[in-house]
Amino acid sequence: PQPTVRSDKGRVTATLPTGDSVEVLTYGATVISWKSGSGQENLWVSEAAKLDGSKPVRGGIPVVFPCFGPPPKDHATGKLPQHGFARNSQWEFLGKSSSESGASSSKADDSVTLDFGLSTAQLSEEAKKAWPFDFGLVYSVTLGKGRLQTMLNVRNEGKTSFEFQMLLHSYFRVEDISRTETRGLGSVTYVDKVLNATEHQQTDPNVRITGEVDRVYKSIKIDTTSIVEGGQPRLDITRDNLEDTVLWNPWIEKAKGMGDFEPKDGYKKMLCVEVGAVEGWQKLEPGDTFEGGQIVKSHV
Ligand code: TA6
Repeated sequence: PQPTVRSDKGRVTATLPTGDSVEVLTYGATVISWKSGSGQENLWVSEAAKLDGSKPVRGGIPVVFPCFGPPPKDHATGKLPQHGFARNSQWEFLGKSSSESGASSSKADDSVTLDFGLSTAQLSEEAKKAWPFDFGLVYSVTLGKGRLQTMLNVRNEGKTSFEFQMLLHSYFRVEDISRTETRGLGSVTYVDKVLNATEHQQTDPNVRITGEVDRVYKSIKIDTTSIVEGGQPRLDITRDNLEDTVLWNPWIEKAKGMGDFEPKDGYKKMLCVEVGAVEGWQKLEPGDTFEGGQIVKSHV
């Protein structure tokens, strides 16, 4: 049997013969569900998340481009909203490509790739005015057995170079944050946005979340960051051509402060591990492309 793909009213879903499934909104090309063959949901989406395009989705995997966080006022992205325009633009579903695995296409490790496109022509007038550069994005979402790969390809279609940041703002689901550890960040330098953006070094190889955490780990040597629950491996997040990873949990007060964050104690069931290129800027010359993304493996 082959993977099945359905596209209807701005939602694209793919299911493998193994039961693994993924659901993507063309709004923001936001992955809002990724289930392993066991039926286990691996992403967290707020019960109050807007899925109608009225605001970026609170959960799943929002695509952050061309700037991460509030853009510097003196930068070309300075007039864009926090985290840029990609996550709140209407992308186009470009279709699927099934990578036949080897000779026999019936092998259970068949995967399916869903491609989404966003270019200057599809931007709102205000976004075009705020960031007047010709670009093309192709976001490829590949569903495999126990695996989700999401890659962003950025192309400079214009005549002048531009600078950008990119990040995949993944909200991963955990059973209980108090039994969760994040590994692979040992001795990495990070900027702690809860401590006035001061720079620190990660001493403990296992990061536990016991309060609000908002850290930008930079130039990480080990390419995989793992979420471990109750001592058991849960999710392995491997960066592809990206060097930074943001760790974020809003905890009690910040969860209370977000109108679209429900239930309010949902911070106990989620952890953002966000791979990106957010330290400084990537410069892209006319005609050049940049590609970066993540391969996430689920152990459940
Ligand atoms: O990725 C962490 C972060 O930059 C936090 O500082 C917080 O602002 C979070 O993103 C959510 O941002 P949003 O614009 O989606 O509310």
